[in-house]
Amino acid sequence: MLDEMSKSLVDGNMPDVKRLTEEFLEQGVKPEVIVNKGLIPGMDIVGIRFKKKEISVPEVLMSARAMHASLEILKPLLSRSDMKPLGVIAIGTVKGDIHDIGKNLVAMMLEGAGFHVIDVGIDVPSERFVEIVRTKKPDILGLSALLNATLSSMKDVIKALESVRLRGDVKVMVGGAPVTQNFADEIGADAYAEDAREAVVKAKEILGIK
Ligand code: B12
Repeated sequence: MLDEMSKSLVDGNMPDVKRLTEEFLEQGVKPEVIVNKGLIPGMDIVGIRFKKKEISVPEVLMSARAMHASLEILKPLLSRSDMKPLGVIAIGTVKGDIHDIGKNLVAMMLEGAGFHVIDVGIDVPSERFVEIVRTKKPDILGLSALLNATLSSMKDVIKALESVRLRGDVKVMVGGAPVTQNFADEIGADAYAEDAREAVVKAKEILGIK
């Protein structure tokens, strides 16, 4: 049945994903099982197909929308159950850049994996990221960039954190199509992930979560 959910998610069939979420809950399936065995495997397939260019952005969006609909039902139950958030992650697209599809996918996968996610939005100036780190004290700051021209904004955020002595208080994880591990090392980020699934793995890794 959970395979059926993954399949509906891959098809971007929001009504079916919602219906199955409700049916599973009625049958007593734990919300975290629905996330880990239904939603995440489904989004994995979506990620792989997108990479192989078998599907395009609108299809990815349909699947992401279906996943979101299910998470909307599950979120209150996940936070009420014995699942303490694994950590707090603030994530945003850097200044000059309005692409947010990838960022939203990463945010959803992290939420699904049990992190509390603060979405800082798009075209976010360094000062705003600094303010978020100061006031919300996230464990990780996630930065997304899709344009070559906005890669430098990632460096600006790290510099801005350093200049107000907050760099040591937060781990910085970067991603987006033009971002590479080399670039992440060059600007002094703590982690880089190629896609949403790897983002979850890296987030756990830098926080020392097994
Ligand atoms: C959709 C899209 C748009 C939409 C964005 C809608 C939205 N709400 O996001 C619109 C039409 C608005 C748009 C505008 C522009 N776009 Co555009 N766009 C794209 C497109 C087609 C898809 C991007 C996308 O969503 N991919 C799907 C997601 C799932 O993949 P992803 O973003 O890479 O994210 C994954 C990973 O990178 C990673 N990841 C992403 N963020 C993060 C963050 C963290 C912390 C981590 C760990 C991981 C991570 O995980 C994600 C999930 O697996 C790409 C081309 C392409 N096929 O990639 C061009 C593209 C990115 N755009 C491009 C350009 C040039 C523009 C414009 C400048 C066009 C123009 N002349 O106006 C404007 C920019 C405006 C601005 N200031 O930002 C170029 C960029 C070239 C470059 N490298 O500099 C591209 C590559 C197209 C091209 N071939 O020329 N665009």
